Amino acid sequence: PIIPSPAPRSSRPEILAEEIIERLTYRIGKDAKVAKPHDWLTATILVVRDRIIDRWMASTREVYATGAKRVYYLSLEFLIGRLMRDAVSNLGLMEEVRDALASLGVDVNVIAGLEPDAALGNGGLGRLAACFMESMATVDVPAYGYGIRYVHGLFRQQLADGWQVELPENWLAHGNPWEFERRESAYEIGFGGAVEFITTHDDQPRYVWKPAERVIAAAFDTPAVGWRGKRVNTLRLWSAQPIDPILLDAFNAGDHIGALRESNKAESLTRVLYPADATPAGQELRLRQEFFFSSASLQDILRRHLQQYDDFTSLPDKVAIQLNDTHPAVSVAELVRLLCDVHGMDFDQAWEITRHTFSYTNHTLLPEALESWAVPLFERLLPRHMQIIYAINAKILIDARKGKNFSDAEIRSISLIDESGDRRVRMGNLAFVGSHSINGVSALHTDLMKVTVFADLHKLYPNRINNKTNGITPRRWLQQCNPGLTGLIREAIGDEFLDDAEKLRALDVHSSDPAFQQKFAAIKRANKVALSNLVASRMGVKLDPSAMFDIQIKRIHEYKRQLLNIIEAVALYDQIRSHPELDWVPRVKLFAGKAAPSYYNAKLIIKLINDVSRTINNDPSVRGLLKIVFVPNYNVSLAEVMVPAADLSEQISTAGMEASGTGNMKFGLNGALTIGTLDGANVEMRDNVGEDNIVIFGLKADEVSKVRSDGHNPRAIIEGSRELAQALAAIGSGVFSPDDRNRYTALIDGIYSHDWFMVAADFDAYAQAQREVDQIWTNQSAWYTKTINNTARMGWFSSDRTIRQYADEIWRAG
Ligand code: DL6
Repeated sequence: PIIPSPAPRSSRPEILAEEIIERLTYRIGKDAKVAKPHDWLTATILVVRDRIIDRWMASTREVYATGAKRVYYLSLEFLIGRLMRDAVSNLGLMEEVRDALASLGVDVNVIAGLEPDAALGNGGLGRLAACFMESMATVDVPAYGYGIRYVHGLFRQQLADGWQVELPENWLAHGNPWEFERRESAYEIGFGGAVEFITTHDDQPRYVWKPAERVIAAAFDTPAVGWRGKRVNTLRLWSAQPIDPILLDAFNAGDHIGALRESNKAESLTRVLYPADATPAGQELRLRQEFFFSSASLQDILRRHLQQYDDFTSLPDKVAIQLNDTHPAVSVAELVRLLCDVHGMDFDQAWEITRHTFSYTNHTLLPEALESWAVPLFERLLPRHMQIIYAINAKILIDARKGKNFSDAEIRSISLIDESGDRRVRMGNLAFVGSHSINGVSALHTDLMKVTVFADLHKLYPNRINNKTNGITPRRWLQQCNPGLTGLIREAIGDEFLDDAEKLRALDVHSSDPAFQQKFAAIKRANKVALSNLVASRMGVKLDPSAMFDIQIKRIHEYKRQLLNIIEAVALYDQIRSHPELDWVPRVKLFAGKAAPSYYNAKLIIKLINDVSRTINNDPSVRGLLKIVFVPNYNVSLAEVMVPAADLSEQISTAGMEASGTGNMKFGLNGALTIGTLDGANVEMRDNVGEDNIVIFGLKADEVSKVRSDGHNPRAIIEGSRELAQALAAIGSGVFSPDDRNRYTALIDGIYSHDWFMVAADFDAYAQAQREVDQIWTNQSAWYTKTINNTARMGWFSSDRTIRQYADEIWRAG
């Protein structure tokens, strides 16, 4: 039979309103008279979702019809945030939805604010994956994101007496109207057991893995809508389910808890996101999560390929799989296993196909964050994969030794097995050898990869490492989070920048125009008022929007140097008190960010910020001149309020340690001045915005490594800097922690004794740069020229540009 397609849906507000009432009544079972705001939210999302589905199906059909190459983005993290505004705005339905809801007496802003913030990620790496999903749809790359549907995403952060406390987050509490469960797309995933060697009926030798445990991976799909609704891709998240939901024999024998043991064990696999960020998360459950989502995704990819093609020889032409960091690196061994053991291909051919299909993005050079797994654990959990890894290793090492004459030391460094202590599987090396492209996320980071972690692998395969500087989606990080500025830009230069962020350059000519500056400043002020209101309502702290808003928001980590920032604040506090007669620039210093629960020093830094904040905010002698605020529970939605309100963006990591940063780009785009080191993408930001429009200070990456290798003497530096010495003495002696005078002794001792993160080494340069910032601020016209230039010149950092580069140079797709 010919099945007719549903009629296209109207977007007139009165039709939208009718449909919202229809969903409320028949899908949610609520009478409009008693519906709660959450019910309105769900009904509205269901109506919006319907408008996405037609395009979603059309996008899928088109890929089947054209035989286009598909991109698969494998990521253990997707830091999505809220979706409704994103989807509605990308469909161009913002006004219609607002009017429809208004006609029903519902305020769109109120219900949009109720949408949970899907925090299935820790920080930059996960947020990058979310920006990429939106950009892949925008630039028309047929793509699937694959990840895990954690029941509990990143923890909720509360402060108790200034200390971080972690509470569970429950984003699925009201259900998730965006997702579709795909019961037909379920795969078995094994763990443990043994490997048998058999001969098949046609006399082919074959390894067969007989896992001891099995769970089901069930798919949940969320549509990812591109700008102007051009293409809709799929984010497929896997949830673990038991093979037998209940062991009835045990239940009938009265063991009611034992009857559910297997089921609980299976479900616990995808229950919680590991809250680690650039810190090791090395427990067995983590490896299980990594294999679980890698195997499910690959089985799904191979099934889809076989629906369309006869065999897997065409896989690299039709499929590109991007490994987002090493978390999915076990996929390399799993694809070889599936091709050889399940589909009967010989090892060499399977290896060639694998290598041409995968590419890998590295996001960190921090040695402690480079994943490795103890061989005994790996062998117990994934015995067949361990064999395959040994086989791959043998191939690579023979090639290096015989073909390239590598020395023993070089062989040791490229080996997939680290033999320097307990034997461990190196996931970075596995991802590298199993990929045809390995990319860093900023120019500096990529250069450093070639001479540090991957120096010897780069020597073996000199054409594989390439750079793809990160980007951010301007839809979420300008249009939606800063409608005021977006409106002003449209008024000044028209709409072209909405489709091509590099067209923002046209703003350059307005940067010195006093009338434009005034409008720009008024928008910044309105955004600062909005943030002040949020801070007042959440924390009861009053901020003055005419002060400079100086903001550092990101994960709390020693290399990101929130410590440098707060020590400088202490020094400034001292100076203001010593010289009240000077014209100090009023500042509000805002911090936000979560610390990994097991990272003691990061949690201590949060406490220090709060201790310093309490003292300074209660001291009348600096009232109106300096205020410190730590805003709790940083997440995507909070960033959407803080970024547009920033005057000054703190990007002050120890040079050579921040792979890229993406917050730096968000602030620049929204008209903040950056104070930063030459680290990560800050370097390219300086190149784009120009030296006059950014304040750079401190040691460069090569200088940091030289200082470290020559022997750093922080004590001498501290003794030579009165301001620093006084600030450290105050903190170390308990001026800010009278209840526990030794609280910060060890933290400060660390700066005196080794200063690994170059806090002492960079302090004077940082303090001087801050005074330079004050100087610029005192000339508001000069300030706005610079900040407008920042907005004008940040277009290159759109993730659309990044994705086009991935598509052209790595995936050859789209
Ligand atoms: O590439 C995205 C993001 C970068 O912007 C940050 O500079 C980098 O720290 C972050 N890396 C990680 C790595 N964690 N691990 N593994 O989150 O990636």
